[in-house]
Amino acid sequence: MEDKLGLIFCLLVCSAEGLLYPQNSPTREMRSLDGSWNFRLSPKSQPNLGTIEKWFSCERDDDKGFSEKSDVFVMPVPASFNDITTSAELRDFVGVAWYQRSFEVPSAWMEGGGNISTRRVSVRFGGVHYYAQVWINGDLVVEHEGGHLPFEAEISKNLRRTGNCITVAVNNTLFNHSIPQGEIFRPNDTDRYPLNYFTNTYTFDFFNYAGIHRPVHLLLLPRIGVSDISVNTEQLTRIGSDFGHATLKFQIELPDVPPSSRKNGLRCKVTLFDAEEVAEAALDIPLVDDGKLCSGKMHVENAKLWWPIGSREEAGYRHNFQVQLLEGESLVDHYELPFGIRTVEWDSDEIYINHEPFYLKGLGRHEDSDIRGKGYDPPLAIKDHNLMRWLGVNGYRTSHYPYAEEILDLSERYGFVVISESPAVNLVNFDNDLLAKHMIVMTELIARDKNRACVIMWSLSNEARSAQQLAGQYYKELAAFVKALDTTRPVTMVTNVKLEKDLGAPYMDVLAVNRYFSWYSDTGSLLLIKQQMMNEVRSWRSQYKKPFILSEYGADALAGYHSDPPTLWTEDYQVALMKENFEAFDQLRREGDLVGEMIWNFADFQTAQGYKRANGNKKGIFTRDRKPKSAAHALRKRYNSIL
Ligand code: GCB
Repeated sequence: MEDKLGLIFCLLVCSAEGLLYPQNSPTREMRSLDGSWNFRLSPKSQPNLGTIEKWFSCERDDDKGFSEKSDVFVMPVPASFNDITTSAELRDFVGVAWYQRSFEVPSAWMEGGGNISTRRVSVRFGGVHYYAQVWINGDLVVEHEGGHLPFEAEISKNLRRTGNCITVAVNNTLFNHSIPQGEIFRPNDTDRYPLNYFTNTYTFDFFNYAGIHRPVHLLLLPRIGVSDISVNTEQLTRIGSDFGHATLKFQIELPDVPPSSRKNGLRCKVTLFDAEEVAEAALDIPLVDDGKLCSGKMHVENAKLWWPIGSREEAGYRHNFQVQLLEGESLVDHYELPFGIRTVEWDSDEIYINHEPFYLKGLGRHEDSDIRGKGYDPPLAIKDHNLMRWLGVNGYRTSHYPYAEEILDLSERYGFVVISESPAVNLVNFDNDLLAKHMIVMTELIARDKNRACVIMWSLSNEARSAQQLAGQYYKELAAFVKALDTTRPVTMVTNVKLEKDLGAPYMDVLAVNRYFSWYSDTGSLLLIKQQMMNEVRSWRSQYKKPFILSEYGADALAGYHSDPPTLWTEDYQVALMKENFEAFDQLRREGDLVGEMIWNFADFQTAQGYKRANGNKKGIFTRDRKPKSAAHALRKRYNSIL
């Protein structure tokens, strides 16, 4: 099964093309498939039952089908399925869960039988965890491995005029070679376990929520249209505090179709608009490379720049990079990409945004909440951003996987800086198969987020076992691969390994280290923090001479628990631990050894059950329902006082 996953995945989606975020435009339409779906589990002991019985067939009168069965119930999309009922079986389910719903497409979309020669209909998933198979009216149209990145499939030929049906099978099992990794625990001790008992274990510290986590869209797209856009601020000369003269380098791609299907005489019209819709620059350029792309450079004078929140009165400024594909005067395609003009640079000491040193007042987060699990939820996403604004945070890491595109849109708009992390958390066993898979994930992640001003760095992984002998070569190759894909952003890997043992750091541009002094080590001894933190950071800095971010520190606190003097698990201890860390951070920053601090975590979050976790991880400075603990006020005071 495991090997098959990788193979099928690569055959079907190794190309990261066609992932532009859906939008309505003069040439594009979209319809949401979010809402209530029918849901059914393939029994844990028979993971293939749904496939054998063809639950995807969508035949109402088929007695083996999906519809009208007593074990079918309603499931919201997007959401994790785990916490939607009171069933422990569903919460802890391992295997294949099935989703199905009917849908209609506007009759105009179906003109000329879907008008296959000029237009195509696709279905796009923002993220399904972990492994997905999708059928339209009984036909398998796409499979995708990886729970956090979008995928899309053309379905023009599979559609009916009315009464369409979509089925998604979601397998949440994690293996040795999935990213993240997991293990199947299948004991053969029949005294203690029933026959066929198994669980899926994993070492990372968050619950393996599963399901259709992000929005699902039907899209009507031009057949020969824009399949991808890459834009980057190549050069910037600052003018005053907020503006600059900039050179944007761009490339617009069209699908790679056979020469007989290509259109002659197409050209691209590229226009940059400011937020008031005033055109700032425009170019009209022919397609090159056998009609597959347009590329060029655009100069913009006095452009308003994208700045991190807190650094300027107006943060997160975005222009509209509008692309039109024209045939003579007629419009073939039209796409609008919000685009922030900014540069990122780094040297041995600092990270610079628009040539200005940047200090990260940050935090680690999770996509996590009550009921929804990891499902995208607009009110929650906006509330979280408002809380981050209240705190005075200026950035965060997408710990420990890529977040929903909609969340990144919000962050970019508000001016939050993002360290974008891959789902490679707690990796062990660094072999070539895993490396190949890791490279695919990084390719998909960069393809999705390369145009975002808010994303200033790629994090290859979190807390890999990077002291293992094979980790050195693994990270050497992975870092080189990612730097070749994107030369404009620094690369890091977040480590918790000791300086002398970590084999990945030599290949990174920025150091990011997690340290829990006085929590996981010297527990309770708050007075050791300052000394330990300063010695720790200074030794990394003197060994590597690279910018250093303290990417995690913190303590669990049960909201409402207090003690004086502070003891573990109280709000008071959490605050006291933070204050000791702050003293170290201030001194390190004064000495030029720290470019960022990130508390763990924004909010309490769910984990697998364990005796070290009290209904989840409580290191949040907010509770899981986003109520402030004392720590939130302490962090707010600090972040609002440092410039
Ligand atoms: C870490 C991990 C994070 C955990 C955290 C903790 O180092 O990166 O995923 O949740 O520690 O609280 O133990």
